[in-house]
Parts: sequence; C-alpha cells; structure tokens
Amino acid sequence: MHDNPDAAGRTVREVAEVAGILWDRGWAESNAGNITADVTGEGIGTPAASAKERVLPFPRPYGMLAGRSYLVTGTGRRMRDVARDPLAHATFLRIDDDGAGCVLFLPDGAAPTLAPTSELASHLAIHEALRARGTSERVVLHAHATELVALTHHAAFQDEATLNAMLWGMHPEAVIFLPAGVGLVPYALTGSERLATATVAAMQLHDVVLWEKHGVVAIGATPHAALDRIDIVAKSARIWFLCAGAGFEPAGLSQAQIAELRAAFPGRG
Ligand code: 2HA
Ligand code: ZN
Repeated sequence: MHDNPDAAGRTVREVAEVAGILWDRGWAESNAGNITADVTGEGIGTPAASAKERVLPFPRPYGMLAGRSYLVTGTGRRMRDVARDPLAHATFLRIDDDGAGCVLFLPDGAAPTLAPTSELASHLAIHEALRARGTSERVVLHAHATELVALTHHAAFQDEATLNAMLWGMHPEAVIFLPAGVGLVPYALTGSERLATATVAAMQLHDVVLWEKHGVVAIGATPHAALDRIDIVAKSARIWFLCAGAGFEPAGLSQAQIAELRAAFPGRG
C-alpha cells in the first residue's frame, strides 16, 4: 500500500503524537480539533486491496488540489483516540482529477462511517493556498487553545495590530518565530465556507490565525512544526494572563528590544 513507507509512517506517527499533545494541553476537548497533512507521493492515498472506498463530492471545486492525497482526522473523533489508534480515527482521501470531489480510502480497522473533519472546507482552502504559494508547508492544524480563545473575547484584541504588539511584547520567541504575528478572523460558523474564505485571506500574511471565540489554526511543514507555532503564541498569551491575573500590567519587551530581535533573527515579517 505504501510507495514510501518511511514517510508515510512518519506522517501518521506525527499526527498521532500531536493529537495526543493537543489532548494533554486541554486544547482538544471532546471531539475538538482536527489535522490534515498532504501525503501526496507518500503512497498512502493509494487503496489497499482490502480498503473500503467512498466517493465524496465537494460543495465547490479545489482545482489546485486535483490528484493530491491527504491524511485527514475524522469528524466527531477525539484527538485522544487519534493519538492511540490514528488509522482507526483518520482517513486518507484522494482529490479527483478535476478537483470536484474525492475518494475516501478507509484503512483496515477504520469504521465504515468514518468521514473527514467538519472543518474540511477550511483545511482544503488552506492547502489550496499553500499550493499556490509553493511552500514546503503541508500540514494544517486546528485546536481550541484555551488561552487563545480567551484572548479573542477581549475588546482590545479585536484589533490585529494591538493583539500582535501584545503577543510580541510578552516573549522573544514570538518575535523570532512569528515575525508577521497572527491573523484574527472574526467569528464565523464552524465548518462554513465563510470561515474558510476569511482564514485563507488571513493566511496570506500569517502562519497562525485565531478564530474569534472558537480556536486557532496553524500551518507547518510537519504536524509538530504547526503545533510549535500555536504553542509559542499560547505561551505569550499565558504570560499576559498570568500577569493580568496577578493584578499588574506586564511591562512587555521595549520597542528597542523587539527591533533588536528582528534584526538578529530576520524572518519573513
Ligand atoms: O473538529 O474543532 O471546529 C471539531 C472542531 C470544529
Ligand atoms: Zn474547532
């Protein structure tokens, strides 16, 4: 079944590891969170003789994804179950040659009812943007990082510039690894095309996007790389909340300190 078993095994293992971390952090309550990885060329979108197949039409075509294969976590599945037994709670799909739908391949042991994540619209739209950009990033990760959701409830942080100034000020790593800061997408219905479109627009400038009153989505070259980005932003948010909870306004890094970091670690921002 696997053209490239090392890469295939690594992707599945990393998705499982990251799913377990999301659960441990409390960022994936119940069936929250979802992960997709472009596995084109790893051979794992190819059906085994025993695999079950199901055809799934899309509400709109994804022309740039024609013929590509993805590992996608299942809708309604718990991240802690993905961690324990990834191939029973995730599925592979291969996009049709016209991008208008896909074939699901259910690995042995997967329930025949397994279907892709409810956030498939956002994931596929982001993968399409990544293809258009021609980057090495091939993973999209969504989680309910509690401290980041909490931030989006603060009136002051509805403004992206104010939000990013705070996040950079709390922690040097945020300046180094997220030089362009995070994007903020106003509240939109979970799983909707409106959420997907707004997320793709925000992803043109940012590797991490907060979904107001819902969660966070990040891209990465690997599942761990996407998680790292969320983790860094969440660390900044936690420091801010810790200071606020202790009753003092955090000083934050100075403009000069931030400028020094940017000069020492030039990035995409
Ligand atoms: O997968 O997190 O946004 C469940 C969700 C939907
Ligand atoms: Zn969610």
